[in-house]
Amino acid sequence: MLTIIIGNKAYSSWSIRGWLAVRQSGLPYEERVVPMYDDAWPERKQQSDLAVSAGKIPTLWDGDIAVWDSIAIVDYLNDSTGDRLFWPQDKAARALARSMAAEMHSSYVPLRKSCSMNVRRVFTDTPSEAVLDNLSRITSLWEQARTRFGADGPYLFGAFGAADIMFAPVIFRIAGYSLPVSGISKDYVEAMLAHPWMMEWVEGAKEESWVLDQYEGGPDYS
Ligand SMILES: N[C@@H](CCC(=O)N[C@@H](CS)C(=O)NCC(=O)O)C(=O)O
Repeated sequence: MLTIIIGNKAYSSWSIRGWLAVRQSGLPYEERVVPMYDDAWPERKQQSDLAVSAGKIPTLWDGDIAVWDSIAIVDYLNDSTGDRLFWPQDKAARALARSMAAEMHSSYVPLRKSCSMNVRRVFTDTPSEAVLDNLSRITSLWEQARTRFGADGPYLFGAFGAADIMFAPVIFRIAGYSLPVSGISKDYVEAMLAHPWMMEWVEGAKEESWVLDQYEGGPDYS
């Protein structure tokens, strides 16, 4: 049985990736939600189930095997399920999917910093140029994937997979900060927001009582 340790569903952008990856694997799992950044957090993150990842979540346990960092969790679960469910099989599609996932993992600092994920709120402030630049790059990649490889479904490479999992927090940022998207990208955002697991995540966030003021004040476009 897998155990996925995640943070607050309302705010934890990295956690949703690990959680979606577990769902995508279809393997039996137990979910453990730990409230981040409360008074107990400094001590909590040093306990043995999280010390292995230096207190970072998501952290996946498969028996006594620990896996952390969302992209490593995706790849571990891909390997555990026969390399069929996460990455496209076509060589060119797979190359693009992996490149996009890696770029998502290592880039877009202005978007991440200005628009912290908060799936319970909607803000309507006018976005900064830096955020719009990030968005332009992201949507150009989405359009490329959808146009070249997306014929078999509404997701980036047709069927739901690793690339969608990696971009899931961006979907919530676009919705939560009213960021402008159009055409193919708008359709993709709508398909993602209607995905049952994305909706389940939001419902889970609404049921949480934890409120972190640092994520409730709206965007920081300064
Ligand atoms: N690159 C990591 C980032 C993980 C991460 O920074 N997670 C945040 C939660 S969204 C965290 O654990 N923060 C707690 C802390 O740093 O004390 C991943 O992809 O999983």
